[in-house]
Amino acid sequence: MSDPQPVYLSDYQPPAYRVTHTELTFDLDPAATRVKARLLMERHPEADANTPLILNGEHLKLIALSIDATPLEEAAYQVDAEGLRIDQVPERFMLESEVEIAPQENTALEGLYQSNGMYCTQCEAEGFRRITFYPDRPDVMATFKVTVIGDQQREPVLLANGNPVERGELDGGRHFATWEDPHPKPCYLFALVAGDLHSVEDHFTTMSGRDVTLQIWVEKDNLDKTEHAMASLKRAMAWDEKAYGREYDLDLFMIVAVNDFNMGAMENKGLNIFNSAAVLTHPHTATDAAFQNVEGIVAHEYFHNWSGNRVTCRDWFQLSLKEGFTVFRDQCFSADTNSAPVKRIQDVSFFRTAQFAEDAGPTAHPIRPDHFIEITNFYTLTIYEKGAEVVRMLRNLVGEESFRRGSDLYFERFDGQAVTIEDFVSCMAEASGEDFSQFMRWYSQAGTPEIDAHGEYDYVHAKYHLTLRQRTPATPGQPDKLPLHIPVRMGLVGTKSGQDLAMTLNGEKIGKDAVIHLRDEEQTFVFTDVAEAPVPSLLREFSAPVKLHYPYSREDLAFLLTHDSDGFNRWDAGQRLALLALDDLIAAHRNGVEKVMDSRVTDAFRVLLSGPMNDKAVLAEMLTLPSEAYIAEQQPIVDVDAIHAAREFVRQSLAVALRDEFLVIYEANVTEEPYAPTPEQIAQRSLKNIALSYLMSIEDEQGLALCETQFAADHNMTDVRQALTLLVHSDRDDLASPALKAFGEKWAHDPLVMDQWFTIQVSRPQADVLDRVKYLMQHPAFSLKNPNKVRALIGAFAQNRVNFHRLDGQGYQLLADVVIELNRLNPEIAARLITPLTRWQRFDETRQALMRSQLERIKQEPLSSNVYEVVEKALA
Ligand code: 0A1
Ligand code: ZN
Repeated sequence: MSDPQPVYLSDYQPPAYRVTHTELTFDLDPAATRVKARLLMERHPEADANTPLILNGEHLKLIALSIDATPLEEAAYQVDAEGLRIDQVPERFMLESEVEIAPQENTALEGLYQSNGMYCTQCEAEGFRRITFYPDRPDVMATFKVTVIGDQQREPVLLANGNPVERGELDGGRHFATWEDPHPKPCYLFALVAGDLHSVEDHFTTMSGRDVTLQIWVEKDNLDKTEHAMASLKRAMAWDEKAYGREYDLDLFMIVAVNDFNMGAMENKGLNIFNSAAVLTHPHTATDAAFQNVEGIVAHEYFHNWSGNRVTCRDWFQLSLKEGFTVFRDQCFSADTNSAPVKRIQDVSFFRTAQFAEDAGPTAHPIRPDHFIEITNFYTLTIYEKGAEVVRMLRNLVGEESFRRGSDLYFERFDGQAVTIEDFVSCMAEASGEDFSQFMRWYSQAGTPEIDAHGEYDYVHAKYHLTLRQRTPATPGQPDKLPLHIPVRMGLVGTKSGQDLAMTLNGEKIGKDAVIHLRDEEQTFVFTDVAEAPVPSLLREFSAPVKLHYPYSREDLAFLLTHDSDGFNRWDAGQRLALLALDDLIAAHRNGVEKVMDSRVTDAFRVLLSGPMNDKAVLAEMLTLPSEAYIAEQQPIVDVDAIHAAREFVRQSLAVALRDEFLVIYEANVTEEPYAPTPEQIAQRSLKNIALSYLMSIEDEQGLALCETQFAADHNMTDVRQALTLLVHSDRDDLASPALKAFGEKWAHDPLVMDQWFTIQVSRPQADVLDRVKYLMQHPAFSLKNPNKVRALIGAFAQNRVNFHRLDGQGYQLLADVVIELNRLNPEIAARLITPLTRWQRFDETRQALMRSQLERIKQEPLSSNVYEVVEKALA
């Protein structure tokens, strides 16, 4: 077998044959489902009459094949592992085929598969080719008519995209339902669901007064967990009308929850399929974070109806066209619905930890890659989150009004088409008159740009010189980078007044908060009439996805922490201050020197705790120390033990110094109100629970008592999970074990809660974790075939930095063992799971060797193209 080969963006050719209308009939059976396809096809006007018809198809058993009702002779076509080729076809024709597939054997969860006995599909990106022979590419768009035949008892509910048009009974206890989707769509948006499902129904009246029926389909036991998703859906529908003028376009919108799903959810036209973790919530089973996650994902999938479905991607290299834009849209929606500053802080905090790491590693790729082996490996933080940051920069560059005009233009001009990233950006250019030619480099250059900033105040002339120098480090395949157009939102905070100073740049008054444009490798900005010495507040609200280095003193940071008018940068100043202190402590730990707490950090926290509590949500974020993963990002070589020890030392020092303050905060934020996922309640719980975590870091007696009470009170999952986590992560196994046991028994029937039970145990810092992982892998609630379980147990363990990176290499070995097994069962999940091992360059030589040897071991196996691509890059 030859190695899998990449496809290149530069090789793009429009399809030689397109499908205008697709009719499918599914006769469902776990081992032998029959799929009949009738495709109305036509040749591209510019294609040669001798162009063969090539259709994708994998794992299909061909039963029958005809053109215009005449069966094809065997010599007229060829079938191989990748598809079907017919040498001669007419200009217009009807192709009919029948194939057999085995959903019950499909552990990859792409195409038609079974989850808990029910049938469902996942076709993005290239799963439809596992259902029938078809031009499986997003620029082929057809209307669909689908008939599903199933067993009346086992599959009372038969769903597909669009509107229901007919249903009826058949012989032998079978029945059928026929669905029609009038909107032409690429096959990756096809969906089918069949099973014993129950629905909750609601309605939405669109801005033009049409009534849309909304249904959420779940297993019977989960009917009480749909309320929040439904409310989120209605909010999202209203928001898209208001913010983008986009109305829903069918009479029915359905969401289905399935337990086995590779990703979060999927935007299939009119029939979104969700990982149950991304839709089901109940105060007793889901945390605040889960509630917010569900709201965001429901909105994301709904927003795809325009950004993705009505206007789709020409090819998979353009994936960020729909994903970057849609993530940006869901971020704005969540910001409007909840605490906007906290949403931004959390998004950026995650981005700087995980996307920066991806962009600095061996799998780094541009937002629009120019080649790939396996497209499912490119559903990444770069395509999604960095793509969203780039759309955000565009919006900030053109302003809100032009952005809206640009998006209106985009949706109008390209409705019903499959387009490119240029098409999107050109609408923004047209609507604003801006020139984005340099800006386009954001789409083609990988790697995180770094800005070295330097400022100087000239007392004599009342001028402030700000010099910005940019560079983007080399990434695989891209040794040299060109300067980017980087919008830097900033202010100058006067050190005397503590206020933003009015800024004059090149004789022009630009206000107290403005965007300056860095386009060259190095630029100096001279601000005049600067009345007092300022501290610059740079990259406000994280105005560009870059690393900013400025030689702030700790005094500067403490000043910004209390005086910056930008909430995001106030938070960031606190993070930077903590990072400086952590740096010293990491060094002390490595050198075996006694650790001393930086009193400036303690003082800053004291100021925060004694100030007005008007924004509890932001305060909770400010009190949260940078994660071990983010601290690691700042280190030249990651020393997991020193980082853990340093961070624990800071936590404990703060807890000792501010114990009384934390106790007061805790008590002040306990509430007996019934649970609601409102911003106010969430803020209170976050603040209370962060206070509790400090108290528990020193195993304070009173803190322990509060923790036990909170667990026993069983008020809501946010509080219960936090209490259980703190107990399990403490050294008080005498308290933790019974709590863990009680929790595990109480929730044995609920897979989503058991996922949390797994995660809590395998993320504790104690050294017994590896054994626990092995033990829990045998637990009846665990299964390698269920992606949520794999993520909850194995994925979470690989995030447990001190334990995964054990010096005996056993953590790496365990991960590699699982990857090897999953490579056969579910290549997509296997490839994702390898990620932590691909970051080997960041560690000391001993760990590097251990990590590499596991990658080498994986490489010896017969690999799926997914795992092959990642391992190849990691070892290159
Ligand atoms: N388009 C979906 C993500 C998605 C991608 C691939 C999947 O299976 C291979 C599933 C879902 C989204 O952005 O939500
Ligand atoms: Zn998406």
